[in-house]
Amino acid sequence: MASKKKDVAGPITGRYGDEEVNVGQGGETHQSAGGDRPVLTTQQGVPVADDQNSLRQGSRGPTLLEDFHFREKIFHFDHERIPERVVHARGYGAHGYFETYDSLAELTRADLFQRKGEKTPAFVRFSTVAGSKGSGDLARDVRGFAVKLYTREGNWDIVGNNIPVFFIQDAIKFPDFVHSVKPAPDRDFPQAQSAHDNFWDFVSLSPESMHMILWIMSDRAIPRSFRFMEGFGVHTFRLIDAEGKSSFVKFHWKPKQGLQSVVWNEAIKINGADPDFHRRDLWDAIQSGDYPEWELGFQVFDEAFAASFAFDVLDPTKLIPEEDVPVRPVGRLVLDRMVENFFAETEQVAFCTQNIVPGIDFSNDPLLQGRNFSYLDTQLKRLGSPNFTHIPINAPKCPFHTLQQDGHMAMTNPKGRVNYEPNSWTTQPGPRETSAGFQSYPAMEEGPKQRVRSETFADHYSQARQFYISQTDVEQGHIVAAIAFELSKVETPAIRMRVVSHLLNIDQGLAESVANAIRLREMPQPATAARPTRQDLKPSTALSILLNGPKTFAGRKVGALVTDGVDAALLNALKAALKAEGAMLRLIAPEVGGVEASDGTWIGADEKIEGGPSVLFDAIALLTSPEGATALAMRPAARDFVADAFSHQKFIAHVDSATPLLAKAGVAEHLDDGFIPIKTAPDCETFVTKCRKLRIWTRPSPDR
Ligand code: HDE
Repeated sequence: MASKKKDVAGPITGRYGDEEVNVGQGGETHQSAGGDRPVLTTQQGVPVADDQNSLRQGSRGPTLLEDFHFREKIFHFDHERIPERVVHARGYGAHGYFETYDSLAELTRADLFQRKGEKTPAFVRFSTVAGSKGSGDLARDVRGFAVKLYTREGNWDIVGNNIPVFFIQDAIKFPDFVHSVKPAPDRDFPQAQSAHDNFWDFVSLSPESMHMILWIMSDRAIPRSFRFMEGFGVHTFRLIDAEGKSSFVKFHWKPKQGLQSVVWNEAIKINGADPDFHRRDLWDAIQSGDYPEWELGFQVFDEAFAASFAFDVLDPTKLIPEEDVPVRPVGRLVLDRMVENFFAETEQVAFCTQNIVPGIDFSNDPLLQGRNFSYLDTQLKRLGSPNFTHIPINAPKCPFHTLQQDGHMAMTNPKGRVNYEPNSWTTQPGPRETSAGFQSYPAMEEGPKQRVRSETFADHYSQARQFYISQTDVEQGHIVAAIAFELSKVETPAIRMRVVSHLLNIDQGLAESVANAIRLREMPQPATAARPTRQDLKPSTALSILLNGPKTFAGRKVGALVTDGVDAALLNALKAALKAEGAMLRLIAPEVGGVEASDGTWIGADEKIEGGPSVLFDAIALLTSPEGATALAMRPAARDFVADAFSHQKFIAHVDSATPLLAKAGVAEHLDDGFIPIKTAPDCETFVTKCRKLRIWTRPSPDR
């Protein structure tokens, strides 16, 4: 039977037989409208009197088909899911704006680059590639870095990654590559991982992937968060000026926060402790007003440079070192607003590489050309209608007039009588084409129709080597450890062997280190190479993360372990020092309710020790009382808190009385420069200053 009238904020009353009971909190009825809350209605706008009980015959009889509210609600629920993206299914988006530094009219007629200070609304979606929508954020994977710029001359999508090269050279190999990395079709595992036979089988049979393999085995593939990674357009594009002159360009996004990654052992543990670690990080930063920023940079070059460069600029497995063509900053991207609804915005956003604006054009990169087909096709499948552009997140923010009409969910059909062109109706409002519209660059193309890979794409190892020799020792160690980890999950010895045969073409030391780390009993012959590896390419500083780390600890997080009796003055000093740096402090206590400080004040905690492991923080502080430290030393989570921070090479501030905990965690014998005793406010400042280095890399690592 129907429920009774409901109060605005009061309980909803329902009827169980003859008895009237409370069944939960709820909104108001149509009759009681007038408070702040709107009336619950059906999709047709009919006010709903009872949303707690379906319509049935008697109190225990069958549900009636007539119940249109029930049927509409369940029908809609049944259709809530749309196909997840085949790749990049797990993503997280935010709004912001792009601000142009100076007019770039000399390079491009793109409207957003004409005026200094021009602000263009932007939406960005970061993602992992291989995992499903519900997979963990810390998978070893490429990160998508897709930017939609709502310019005054239409939407421009830069659908990039956090790695400047890709696995394959021709789009026709994309389904094979993706199949190989995704769960195997028979067993449907492993999820969100490349550490398995199929992936390494495919890449070791595709030498073109070797450059990307080194990137993906580097710390680039386990970023600390989206805020601390670079973005790249990957392909060469064109800039076209008002006279139609073309220059080539590569796009770079450089994080103002600096680059930072985690270590692998930490990544695995973060996935368990907080699979939403990257989402939460972006959410927390933006919600607290700490807006992340990236600088857009152009690497601009001409045909002459392209002709003289050692590699083909159309080959997406190659980059152009910044030492050869410097990156020119042209503007900044600021993310300052989270979505209001994840599905409506982040899930339904439809990036398409073919969304370019006058002043930008494609190059013949065969991967880019293939993508231009794929993205539109994929959006039709995902969103179910060619009218996906009508969804607010996808619609341009400039005026638009097309003569396209109808289809599922059409919302912007042409007005008036005319829906074709040319037409002679002068009284009708239909749109007309303009010579100022998008014009493709009239590139001269000739040659036979054929299925060939250009000879200029044939060198698969030289830039892989250049990447490797550009890394610091620590980073090289991480690459070795990552490959050894992955190959240890590969069950087929022949595949492991084949991988090492490629590594031999990249760097002898790398190959030997990996061979040792997987205990390969016999070294294979180097793989047959289409081109010998160049030994003359110079290391490029821009390719290392550690050589481009931040100069500040701003935007990072310290986890402080506190117990009853915590020194309140010291805690406040630490808080102040972190605040001055622009960093955050989270308190972890034996119980989430909090602790009583030395001065009798009650301090609430953010986490209980079992729920706040140190992998969630960039550095830790142990502010325990003597009794607190002794008690915590008995709790495995507290011991792990310290032991993990130690082995993940983090800075550890500690009071004297934390010694029992340090001892039980097994680190008391190993106090190095990364341990900062704190007694006074200046000690806290010293700690924060040290933290700017992020890690103490001289400490032995679990990943090496
Ligand atoms: Fe994608 N890619 N891709 N990709 N890609 C998709 O489009 C595809 C490639 C990238 O946050 C799909 O809307 C092909 C390179 C990002 O919504 C799909 C090829 C780069 C995103 C697709 C590539 C990317 C996608 C799946 C080889 C870096 C997520 C869902 C020719 C430059 C965008 C979708 C978002 C998504 C196809 C290679 C970046 C299937 C065929 C190279 C960031 O259309």
